[in-house]
Amino acid sequence: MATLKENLFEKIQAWRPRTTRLLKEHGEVKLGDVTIAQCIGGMRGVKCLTTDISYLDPFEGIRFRGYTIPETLAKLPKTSGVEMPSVESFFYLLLTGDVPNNEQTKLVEEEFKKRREVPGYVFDMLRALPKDSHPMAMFSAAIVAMQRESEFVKAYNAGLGKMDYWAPTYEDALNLLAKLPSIAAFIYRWKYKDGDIIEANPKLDLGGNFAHMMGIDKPYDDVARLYFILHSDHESGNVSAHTGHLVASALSDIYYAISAMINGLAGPLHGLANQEVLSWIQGVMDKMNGKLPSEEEMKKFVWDTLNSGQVVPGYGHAVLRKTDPRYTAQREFCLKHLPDDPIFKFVDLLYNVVPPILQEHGKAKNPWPNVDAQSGVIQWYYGLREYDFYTVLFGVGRALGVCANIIWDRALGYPIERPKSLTTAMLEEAAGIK
Ligand code: CMX
Repeated sequence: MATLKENLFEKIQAWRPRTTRLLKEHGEVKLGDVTIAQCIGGMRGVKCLTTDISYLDPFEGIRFRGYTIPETLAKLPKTSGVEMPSVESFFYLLLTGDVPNNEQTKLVEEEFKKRREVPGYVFDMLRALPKDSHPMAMFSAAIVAMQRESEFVKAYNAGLGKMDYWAPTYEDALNLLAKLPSIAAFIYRWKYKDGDIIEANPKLDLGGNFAHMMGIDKPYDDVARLYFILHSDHESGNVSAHTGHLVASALSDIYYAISAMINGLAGPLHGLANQEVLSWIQGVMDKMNGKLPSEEEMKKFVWDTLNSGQVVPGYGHAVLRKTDPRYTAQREFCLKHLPDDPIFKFVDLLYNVVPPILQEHGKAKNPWPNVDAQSGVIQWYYGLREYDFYTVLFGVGRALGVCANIIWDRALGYPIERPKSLTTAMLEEAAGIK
């Protein structure tokens, strides 16, 4: 049976003529204009990136390789006794666009298993960092520390041709992805559990092994699978995905690119919002002495946050204009596994209260919850209460999508990224006010 890499190469060869034709025969076709508002305002809506791994519709939400989240979860193969598909089967889908069968999934599981040993110097380096370092800083440092392992760098220095860049990039991506759960679990157990490290279990899939190394019982293995799948990709323009793509476009290897991706994810307007949500909820809980606020009391807490000039974490989105289906998928998990959990009830109450307030407040273009509004609740319920760790989980998942994108960037020969900047005086001149 063909391996993932062989199947991928077949797809790459079939895809390349499409990109070449678009560039050569239709390169001058316009996709839109850029306004001054977009130039100053974070390039919102400027169509200038290409990816086939996922697409984000403002009203429908994310599709991975054409499949919605419910379709993805339903179509991918599952082993008996687990509710969620394996991360390995999902990665096969992201990379090739095909839903793998059981044998193909097994092959990817074997690939990850044989690559998962983390070099000892990574743990030594993590132990040397101050223990109060943020787990995202630790995670980023651990990834970039492994840069010396890059197969791409070795092959590039040996004179590899451009058409073959994707192959050692694929090796780097799989080598890194296979190690991320062990590194994340190490950071967790070293930082918060007095260094009581749990060794990997070679029999388990990536999600199952992560739960095992975290020291959290079933169904946390399914929580891990669901988390990593949901957080994997959100097309290319978000800060983490775009950073990974941008850094890799300079032919920096996967280790540099994914470490940078993690740094972008660590911002409170992006991945760190899941930590902020739990911290916000805990603040309200403390003020309420642990009791669930009434709707009126909750409204006041939300208005207090807005009136003090802060954002309501977990709400709003740069592209989405409806409830994030990643929020909905996690909500369904909560309804099945933790319907009576007080924090879940709290999050549900926020869902009723926040959107009308944000509409009345009149600033946020999207008043609906995003993925981060719901993700901490499940972690909290299963005993992972150190909420500054939550973004690391997001990072393990996001690396799947960004690695898949970087492999394809190399396969299709995408160039170094270099948009053009203008001065304020030039904008004033374009506006006719100077
Ligand atoms: N609470 C209060 N104000 C909000 C808001 C929120 N949840 N969401 C947007 N706004 C405000 C913006 O701060 C902006 O205000 P100014 O004009 O004063 O600068 C205004 O509404 C317009 O913003 P927008 O166009 O609707 O949103 P952006 O595309 O600029 O930003 C996002 C998107 C996600 C950064 C923003 O909605 C936000 O800060 N949300 C809270 C943080 C959060 O949940 N981030 C996680 C997003 C998902 C992820 O990446 O993980």
